[in-house]
Amino acid sequence: MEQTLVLVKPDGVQRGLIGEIIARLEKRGLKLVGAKLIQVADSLAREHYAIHIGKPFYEGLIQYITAAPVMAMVWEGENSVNAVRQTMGSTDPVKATPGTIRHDFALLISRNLTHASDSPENARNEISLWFEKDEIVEWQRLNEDWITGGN
Ligand code: FUP
Repeated sequence: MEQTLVLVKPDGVQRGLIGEIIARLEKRGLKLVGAKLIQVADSLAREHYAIHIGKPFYEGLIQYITAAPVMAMVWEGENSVNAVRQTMGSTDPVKATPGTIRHDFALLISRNLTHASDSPENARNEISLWFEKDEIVEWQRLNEDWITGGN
C-alpha cells in the first residue's frame, strides 16, 4: 500500500496545529503507520532538502526546519501521496484552495506548516531517510471496508 512522509514543520508544532493536521488526515481515511516528534539535525535537514541546494531560500529553509521540533509521520492509503498533497494545498498558501490546511492556517511559503512527499518514489526515499524500518507499524483497521472497500 502506498505510503507518504508528512512533516508538521516547526511553525505547525509551535502554533499547536499537530492535532488539527492529524485530524484532517485521519478523517480523510488515511492510516497513520509511523509518528515521532524530533529535533531535526542539521545533516538530516540538508539531506532532506538537497534538491534545493544553491537556491536563495535554502539556508533559511534549513534554519527553519531545524529551529524547533518537527512532527514526522508516515501515512498510508491508496494514492496517499496525491491525497495528502491535496489536503495540504499548494506549497504557496495564498495559491492553496480554501479548505486545505495551508489555505486555512498559513499565509507565507516560508511558513507553510507542512511537508508532504511529491511522488511515490520520493516518498519511499524520504521515509527511509526519516524512519527506521521498525518504527513503521503495520496494523489493521476494524472498519477498513467502510473506508477502502470497492464496489
Ligand atoms: P513542496 O513540494 O510543497 O515541498 O515544495 P518545494 O519542494 O517547492 O519547497 C520546499 C520548501 O521550500 C517549501 F515547503 C517552503 C520552502 N520554499 C521557500 O521557503 N521559498 C520558496 O520560494 C520556495 C520554497
